[in-house]
Amino acid sequence: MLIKKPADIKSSEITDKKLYVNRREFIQAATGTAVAAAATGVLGSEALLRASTPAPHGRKLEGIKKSTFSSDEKLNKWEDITTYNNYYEFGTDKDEPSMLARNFKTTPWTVTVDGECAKKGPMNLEDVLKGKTLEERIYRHRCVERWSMIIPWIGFPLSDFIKQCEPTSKAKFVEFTTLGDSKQMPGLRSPVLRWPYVEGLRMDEAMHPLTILVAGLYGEVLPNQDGAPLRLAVPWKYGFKHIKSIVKVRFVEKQPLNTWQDQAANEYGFYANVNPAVDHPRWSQATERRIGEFLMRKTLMFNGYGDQVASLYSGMDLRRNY
Ligand SMILES: Nc1nc2c(c(=O)[nH]1)N[C@H]1C(S)=C(S)[C@@H](COP(=O)(O)O)O[C@H]1N2
Ligand SMILES: [Mo]
Repeated sequence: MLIKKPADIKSSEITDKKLYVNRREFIQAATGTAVAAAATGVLGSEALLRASTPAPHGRKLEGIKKSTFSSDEKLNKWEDITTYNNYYEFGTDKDEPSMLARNFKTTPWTVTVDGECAKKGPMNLEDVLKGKTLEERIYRHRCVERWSMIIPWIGFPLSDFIKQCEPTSKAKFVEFTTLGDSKQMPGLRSPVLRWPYVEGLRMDEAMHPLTILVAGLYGEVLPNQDGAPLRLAVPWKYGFKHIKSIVKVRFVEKQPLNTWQDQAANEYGFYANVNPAVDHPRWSQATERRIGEFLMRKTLMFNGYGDQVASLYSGMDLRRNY
């Protein structure tokens, strides 16, 4: 069986939206039918008859604070950020989540807190958001597939949530789990990943002021394809760390096995720090293509956040801990 995973995606596929609309036909022409068949993903041939759809505009979020952590680079468009997504629960093609997550139900939403902490149990989303100041964080976003975007997330420091959970001294890592609802998520019918999607951070990474829980985009509630109603943003790490639609937060003593490490440990590590000096086994990570631009850019160490985060990894071998 031919299963498509990010590792199989060639750099030739990393194209602008205007080009990737015809990507399936392009792949077919370029590489033959086997890959093309896999690339039709969850939608199958039906996808050829449908177009990717930018998310409808949602409710405006109130009282958003500007953040000094924001990048001043040119923002990617709403259309890019809501039609060029990795969210395998809704298909493995970039445009599939925009079509297949449209009716995903995000209310009511419960986040269950568990593990090494005093305040365990289910929490509804309103309680997760209660007392938090929403900030606009314009972050660089770099996928391991070598594309990048500039995204105006709306969120709040993950540390504010963690403090509320009162972790014990045994809590060395935080593990996050995505909803795994095969009724709503057609991607779960495919064994492309072991579901549900899991990610983790070391406690100091989780507590870092740059690490946020995201509830919005461009001043509005988060679109479904971007991980509504709650996802992570850790801007110095590759995209796969940015787990979407979180339903579980667990404080643990041992390093969690994150989904992509589980899938291919030689290609995707636990740390996933953006590092132009460490190649992916099958391609260089020295450059990236900003969606909407033509020429490749040089990738920056820690995605340009080195001043803030390099000290977290002093003494660590970042070739081994990729
Ligand atoms: N639950 C879940 N979270 C996920 C993924 C996924 O497939 N499922 N893909 C990851 C990858 S590889 C990337 S690059 C980012 C993409 O986030 P974006 O669509 O908001 O840009 O989501 C990450 N979070
Ligand atoms: Mo990614």
